[in-house]
Amino acid sequence: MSKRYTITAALPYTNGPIHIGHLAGVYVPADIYARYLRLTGNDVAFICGSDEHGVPITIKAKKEGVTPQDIVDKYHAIIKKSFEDFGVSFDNYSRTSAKIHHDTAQNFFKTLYDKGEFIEEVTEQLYDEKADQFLADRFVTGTCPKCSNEEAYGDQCEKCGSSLNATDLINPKSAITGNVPTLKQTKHWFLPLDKHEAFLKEWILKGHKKDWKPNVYGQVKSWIDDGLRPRAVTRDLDWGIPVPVEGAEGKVLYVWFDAPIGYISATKEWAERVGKDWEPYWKDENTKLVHFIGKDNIVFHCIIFPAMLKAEGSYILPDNVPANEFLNLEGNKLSTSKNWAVWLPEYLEDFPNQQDVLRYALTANAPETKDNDFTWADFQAKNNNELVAIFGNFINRVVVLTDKYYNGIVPSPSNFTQVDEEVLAAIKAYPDVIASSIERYRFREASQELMNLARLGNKYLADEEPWKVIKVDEERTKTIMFVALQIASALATLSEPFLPFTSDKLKNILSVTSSAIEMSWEDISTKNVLLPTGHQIGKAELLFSKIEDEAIQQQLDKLIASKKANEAANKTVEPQKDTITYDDFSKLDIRVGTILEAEKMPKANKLLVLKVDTGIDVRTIVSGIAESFSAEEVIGKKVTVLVNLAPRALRGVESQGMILMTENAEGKLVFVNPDDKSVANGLHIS
Ligand code: B3M
Ligand code: ZN
Repeated sequence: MSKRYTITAALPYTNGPIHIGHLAGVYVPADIYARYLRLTGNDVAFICGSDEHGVPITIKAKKEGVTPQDIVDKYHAIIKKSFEDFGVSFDNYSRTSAKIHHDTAQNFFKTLYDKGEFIEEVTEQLYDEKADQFLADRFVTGTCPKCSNEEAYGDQCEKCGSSLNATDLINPKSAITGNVPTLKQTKHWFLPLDKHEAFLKEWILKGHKKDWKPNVYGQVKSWIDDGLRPRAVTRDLDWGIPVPVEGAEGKVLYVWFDAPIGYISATKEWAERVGKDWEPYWKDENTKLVHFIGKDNIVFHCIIFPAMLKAEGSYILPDNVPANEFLNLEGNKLSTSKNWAVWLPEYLEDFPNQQDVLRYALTANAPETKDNDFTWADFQAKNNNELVAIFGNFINRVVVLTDKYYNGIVPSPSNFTQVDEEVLAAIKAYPDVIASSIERYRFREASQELMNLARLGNKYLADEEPWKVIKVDEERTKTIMFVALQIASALATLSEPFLPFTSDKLKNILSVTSSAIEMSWEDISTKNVLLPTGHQIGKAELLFSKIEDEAIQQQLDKLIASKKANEAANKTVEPQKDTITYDDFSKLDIRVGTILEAEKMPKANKLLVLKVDTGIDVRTIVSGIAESFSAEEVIGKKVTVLVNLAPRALRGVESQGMILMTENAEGKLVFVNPDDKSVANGLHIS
């Protein structure tokens, strides 16, 4: 029986591209869920959009010397396109700078204001005298009073997920000037969460929320048990949605007040576009509302937004919030600021038409119950050992053999053996097996059940060996190929939520794109024949291609290089050493020299043994540059040499002087040459 679902995916901040952490945590699971629900005949509104207000945007704009609008316009377009290219099937991807959202958020605020749901209060807030502005959210960092994380923000601690008031921070520091903030009086409107404590306890703790994931239920329970406090829902900022009441000049809605309302405004925008009424998707008790988010957004989606909806009074509440944990990358935390990430636009460029490989790798290793690690080696293994060797190999064999034996026409089976019957029965069971995992938000498990169906096909063919049986028993071979083709048809339908691009390709190969023969999810378990005798399938084409080691090494090299470039770009210039006299300087005898010979120092990764013509003499100098240069590369190079450094023995070789070096943006050593643009000012010459 068809149901109505409103599925929301966290609105990404438009201060950078989407990366694999966002995809694994939020967007791939949400898309699997939405596609599955559509496939099983439900009425789905799958909603998302760009989160364009908030301090991260203004910080990025200041850093790039442009306006916040420039930033959001740039990244909204990049994010929207990358989602489309990756096959995330939103019904609407909107943006919170859109007028429909400003109107919706202001009306929502005004409704609560007129109902007296806010506390209006003048309080002391953190203020940066030097920057002449109040410090809220990411404009201030400090130590979290809950978990002692020293990089907590003014509104939230990403480590323990706590929602904070900036004045809660221990040792706060302005993220603008580094100054210690002062306190200054200012008026704000507060949502009294404490007033909603009883409702939240009833709704979540006593209510039917036992089917919420333990990591979500546990976090929410601990906040409620700790006691809820009023939260400011307005800010002294110039970028955001103006507060629509008297006496609020210069104030905007707190981004976490306006952003969740973005789900509602995006639904309105979509409904207007497709000629539907938006209200049932947000106000009909029979609608199932599900929020897909990362774990750092739990408090906003399970406590603050439900309290807002409850206070407004006409909205439904989320049925589930299946928040995922975090994804790490090659053993380190994903970091936008450190550029330690795999960015979706870059992935799409480096691996054209391989969206499903990343979808599958991220789903099969999704951080559903604990933080997990993405490695390029695992990505390669998931592709080569599963998608290519199992799924792709099975399909290719079925299609090639059907084409070879029967010109691509589905043969007529004769008597089914017990094994055939068991396989045909197993096919019928898979829709419910996969559905059961998806409906419990266990997408990893569901993806493995899908792969098990491909394994079943692979094993069936390997056991039945039609390529041998064809020589002795034509009828038996027809039956084997008929059964194998039924498995292929089931895979075409059941893979669509996980591997939408592959599903499309496979439907074209099997020529099942017409409604007459395209199987619905339910058909797989109810129909005895999915691909009928006499049906003409198409030609074979590879669904997946092997990913070679070189392609993986390129990604690893790129990661290391971008990390080094980031470190160099953010390298703090060490303070100047103590002043010396001219006499001190004149003791240094620095000459220009030429490297005449060079060879690696045996068993020493970093050392080259050089013969250097200093103009005075030709001498041996041992230099630690072997990780940046090969011996051949440096022969003939002009270098700067400190010639009167006391000789010293290095690994048994006496070194008589020093070649002066510095390093470039990639952290590679370079010879001192002021014209080299890649060398940043302030780096030591040593
Ligand atoms: N923009 C995502 C984040 O915290 C945040 C989600 C809003 S969903 C209403 O990175
Ligand atoms: Zn904390």
